[in-house]
Amino acid sequence: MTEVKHEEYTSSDIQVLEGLEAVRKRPGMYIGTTSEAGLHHLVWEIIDNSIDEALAGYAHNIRITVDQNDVVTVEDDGRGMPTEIHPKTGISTVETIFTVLHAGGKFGGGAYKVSGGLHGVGASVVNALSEWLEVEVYKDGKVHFVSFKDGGKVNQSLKQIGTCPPEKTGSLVRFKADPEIFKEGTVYNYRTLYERIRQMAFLNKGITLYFTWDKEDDHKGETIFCYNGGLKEYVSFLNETETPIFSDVLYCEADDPETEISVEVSLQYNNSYSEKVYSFCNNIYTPEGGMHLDGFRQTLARVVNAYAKDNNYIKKDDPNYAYDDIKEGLTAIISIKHPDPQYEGQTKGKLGNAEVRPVVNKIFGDYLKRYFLENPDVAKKIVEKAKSASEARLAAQRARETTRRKSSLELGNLPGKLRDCASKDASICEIYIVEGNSAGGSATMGRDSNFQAVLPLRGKILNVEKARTHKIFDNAEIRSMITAFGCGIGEEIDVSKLRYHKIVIMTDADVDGQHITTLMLTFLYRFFRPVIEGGYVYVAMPPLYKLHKGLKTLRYCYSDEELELAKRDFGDEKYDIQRYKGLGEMDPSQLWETTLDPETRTLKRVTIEDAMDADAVFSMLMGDEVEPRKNFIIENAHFAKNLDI
Ligand code: 28F
Repeated sequence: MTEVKHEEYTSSDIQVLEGLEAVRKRPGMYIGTTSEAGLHHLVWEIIDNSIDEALAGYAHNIRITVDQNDVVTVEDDGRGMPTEIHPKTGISTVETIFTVLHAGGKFGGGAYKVSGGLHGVGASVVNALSEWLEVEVYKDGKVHFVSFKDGGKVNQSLKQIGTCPPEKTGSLVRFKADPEIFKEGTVYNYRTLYERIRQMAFLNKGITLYFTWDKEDDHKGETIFCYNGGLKEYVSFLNETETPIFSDVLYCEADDPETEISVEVSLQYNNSYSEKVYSFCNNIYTPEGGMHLDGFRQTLARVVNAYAKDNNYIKKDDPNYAYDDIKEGLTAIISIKHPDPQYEGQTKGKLGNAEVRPVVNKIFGDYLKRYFLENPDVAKKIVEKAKSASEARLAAQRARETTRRKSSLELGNLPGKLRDCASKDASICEIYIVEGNSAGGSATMGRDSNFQAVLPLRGKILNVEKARTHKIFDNAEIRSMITAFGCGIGEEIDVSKLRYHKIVIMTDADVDGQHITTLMLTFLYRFFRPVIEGGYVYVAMPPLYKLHKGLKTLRYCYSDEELELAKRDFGDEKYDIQRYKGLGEMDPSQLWETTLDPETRTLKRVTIEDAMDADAVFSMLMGDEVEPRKNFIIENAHFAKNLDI
């Protein structure tokens, strides 16, 4: 090979200069923008080269310094850039790196499996957009130096400027961004640098990054970032302000030799409802996600659902949990390395490589399946969180659908069975929810229709539904109630729209009646909680006994104790005792007298605790635990025949 004289222009030198001129003419093509983001991009490019050398296993420490003149220095303790003449350019490799566009890809093929550079533009672009740039290389006990000025013109070609301890190796780059390019200024932002450097440290475990802010302001000083736990520590950091629902942070890491893709995933759940999932490719954040994120989500949903099915959280014919259910409280990082990433989307923030998805599916899926088997307590917590999210989501969806039938909440579309009252003043209006048509008939005739409405319900409202919340809204009786109340339901409830300030549950004073009351309260507790909390819900107290002498009614008794007291009051008098088996046995005037008339009736206001108790009983009866239900049925066998649970 002939020796190259650097004072003379060779044909390759001319190519080189044209190359860097192109960058200065259209900097946006290479760094996106020449505003603050573009300025910082220069720093990322240089740090990326050090990170690459660290990922190759040679560098361990990276120092970044910004001084008062916004001169940036980046130094690593890797092998040091090669100083030999590059066979293709005829100039030293280090000069080639800084003067040939895409030097990494074009000339370095195979040196690094994965390059971090944001758009892979490399050091030459930084040189092209710098007022001046200096490089030092330490190796073999020598300090090599080369410098450039005015957008990449060689100022001082490579030479040895001193010696260093023989064990010292590495590369240093120092540059000043060109104010002619960065017209908004070349002033760096501390926070931007700090956060990205910290992120680099999280994403590349074990590498120590030293960030020195050498300006006379509040930030002056050095910050050292090193996370031996990598992504695990990233997830813990993101969950620092949250309450994790289990202490372990899941983590997996593997390479796929065929595609040369490496995958790292870490995750934990907290007790919130929001999702914090961030994906990266080659250390670059992909705000629009892409194939790596799709693969992660698919896999998480698949494995959680499989576990839920295997362990009977999801019954045979029930639908799977959606990813939307599984993401609540999820904090995760997906970081992949790819030899040839393709970015797409509006801002090139989306990883397009289709082969990534199956690789993530396999690596993360195998890990997670095994983790669930080995850590059933964690699997259980995740599945249970997804289960309650799923139930809440389905309920909210039904509630929205119900509420959306806007007109149905207004007069004119009230359910046909509703016998409404004349008054529209909710504060005096009452609605009696009555079991059965015959009782409904008596109540309708016995009421004061000025302010009392009656809604008869046929049979038991929920028993066939087995507590499947998403089916609750298919139930015509329940839909009637929602519509009659007029205040919406669930998350979208507006108590100020409630059409009656007394909602009175009126059932027979027997076990079946109690059961229906339990179901009603459960339903109200789950979907109309603010209505209960507002004190708008009551239980009617129809009498159990009627005492009369001849045709004259003497007294109604509402409990056995009251009957005993009444018997004593009468002394020796002759009277008949009639026991009411149901509301249907009362004629309209009796019902008015005993249960409807505000002057004489007894109403029991339902507290939130009452409703909670009902909900607990209901859950026990309808829920997954077989044992307590069995016990309940055995204990109550004498009146369980109609319970139909
Ligand atoms: C402050 C910025 O740029 N560090 C770097 C190296 C090490 C090698 C290298 C770099 C081969 C393919 C060009 C050394 N010995 N810090 C840095 N450290 N580049 S950049 O090789 C040059 C690349 O394209 C290096 C043996 N192999 C590689």
